[in-house]
Amino acid sequence: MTTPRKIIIDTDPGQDDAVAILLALASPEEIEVLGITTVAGNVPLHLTTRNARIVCELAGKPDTRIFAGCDTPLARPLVTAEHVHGKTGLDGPVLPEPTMPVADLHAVDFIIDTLRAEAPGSVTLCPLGPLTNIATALEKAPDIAPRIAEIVLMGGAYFEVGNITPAAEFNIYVDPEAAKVVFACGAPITVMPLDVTHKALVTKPRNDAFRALGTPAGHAVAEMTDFFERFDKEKYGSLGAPLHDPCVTAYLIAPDLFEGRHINVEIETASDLTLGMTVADWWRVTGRAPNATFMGAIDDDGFFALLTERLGRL
Ligand SMILES: [Ca+2]
Repeated sequence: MTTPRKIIIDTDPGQDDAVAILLALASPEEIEVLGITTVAGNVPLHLTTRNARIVCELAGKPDTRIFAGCDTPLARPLVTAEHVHGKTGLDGPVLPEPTMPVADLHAVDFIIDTLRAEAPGSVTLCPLGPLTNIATALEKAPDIAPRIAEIVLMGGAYFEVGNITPAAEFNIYVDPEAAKVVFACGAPITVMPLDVTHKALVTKPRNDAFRALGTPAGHAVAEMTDFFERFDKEKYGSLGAPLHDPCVTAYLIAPDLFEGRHINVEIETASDLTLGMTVADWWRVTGRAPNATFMGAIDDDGFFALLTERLGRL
């Protein structure tokens, strides 16, 4: 029996964040969620915090600790994505207003305190939104960087390039200065870019399998993916909507589902045209030191089998 990995989920729910959180909370053998920190991203902070609470209650885990974080990127006004996720960020299913509390500590301080209190190399950070909270923690407390076991994040792209601009993926684009801090921090980083998540498509049979679970969580996930699929199908003309953020929590449970390369990744922060681009040295042409494992492939059938099985436990 292995010891579960201690993680902090840093998130801006978001339907796909919701699925990532549900997968983590359904997998106590592999994952111990120390807390969930919220950040502004897909929608403003008060909504991402509300949505995180809704998701924990949906999972039957109202004792999960939730900490509200930064409401604005480090150096820029917030860009949101209601055009994808709807006005609430969690449009689709009808879910009750949450009653569970938000902890009385800023997310950044929770991240710092936790990394200082737990054994070095025992806490994994799982950012699913803009990297504002993580970068702020690293800047406020540089001593935490060598204590981080791993940062497993959803963000960026190489072959798929961008989704919010022609050159940039949303999470990195919203706070490129924060991403630059994180990618330079020296901790081991694993990246789930669009190159992977665009292969994790919720086809109709996969969505039917969620609904067929016959549970509140299964039903809610089916309704969420139905909702954002409308946007994504129109945009990409693909077989279904990509399920971005659950790739992070699936990796913690079954890393063999993913393949990538340990390469150098730098963040563009100066150019108007390519702001927020993840300049990933996939072909190793620069000689710059590797700082991240950048994933490129996923066993999508294995991923959806895992996700459906775990959602069925909730
Ligand atoms: Ca997200």
